[in-house]
Amino acid sequence: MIKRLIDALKAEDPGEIRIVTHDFPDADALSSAFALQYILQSAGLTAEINYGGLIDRSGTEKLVSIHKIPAKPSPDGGVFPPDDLLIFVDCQGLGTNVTASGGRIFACIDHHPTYQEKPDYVYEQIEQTGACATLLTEAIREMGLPLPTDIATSLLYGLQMDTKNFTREVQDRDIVAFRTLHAAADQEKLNYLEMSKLEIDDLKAFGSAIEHMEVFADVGLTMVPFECPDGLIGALADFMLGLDELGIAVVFSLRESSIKLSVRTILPYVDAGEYTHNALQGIGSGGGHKMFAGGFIPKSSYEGIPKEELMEWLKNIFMKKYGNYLMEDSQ
Ligand SMILES: [Mn+2]
Repeated sequence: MIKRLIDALKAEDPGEIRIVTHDFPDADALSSAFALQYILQSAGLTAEINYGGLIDRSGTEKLVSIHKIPAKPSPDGGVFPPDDLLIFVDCQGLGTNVTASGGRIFACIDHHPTYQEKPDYVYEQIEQTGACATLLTEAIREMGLPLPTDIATSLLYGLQMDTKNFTREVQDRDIVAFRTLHAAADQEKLNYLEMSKLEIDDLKAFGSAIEHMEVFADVGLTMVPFECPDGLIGALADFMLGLDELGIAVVFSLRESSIKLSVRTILPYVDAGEYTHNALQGIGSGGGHKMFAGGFIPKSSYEGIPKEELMEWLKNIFMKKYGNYLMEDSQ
């Protein structure tokens, strides 16, 4: 399949080929982009890896530095020259988590469900695996390419992170990919990355999340009243879901001009992506996978609500939507 992408790229005369990840890229996004760059390079094509925002987690930063992943912030704030071909990896063109305009939306390799309008890709591979890294592992095999240690280690770390060490959204294909990657990866480096996921500063956010936590039935909600990186909000939600009493964890982070949020669930009748998407209908945007999702509410949606009432407002929105699930489930 990836061969079709290569053929399609070779038929073009592009300005630049850009591999674009979601904003604030995580390990899965960067390792997948790194692997795709390697595949294209092996076919004689040069591509640059670009992202919006910044790399904001220590584990991800280390992943990039020890493997020298040549990822760069998108030029001109994500406004690409018209001749550039954009390949979206671990995200989708027109997605709300991607800052990219201009250029030509050319291809997409992703494992998220599609919520927004789908652009007309020349090449499209959107399949719901545990990680995008699995799709790229399969692509390397399909091309019959050797699997370099740095690529294997990166992809395996991405796969581990996205599946929460193979406990979340895992498909058979992820296990097959694991076997391939495990044989070629550097275990020492993986251990090092595994041990570098938190920074001392992150503990402030954990403290605040615990302090502000409210529990209703089996739903835990909390708000961190200061800016947190995306990945950290997710880590907080993972941490909360570890509580025996909770089936759903929702974490809000109050930023300068928006609220970012993460949702986690282990309840079979609640799809986190759908739940988040529905709850934010009309006030923001969100979506994701069955067990984990994220979202965003712009300030314009809560302007006028005093800061101390925000949590109550958010709680009502999310508990009301949760109530709908309970009603449907009992019918
Ligand atoms: Mn991913």
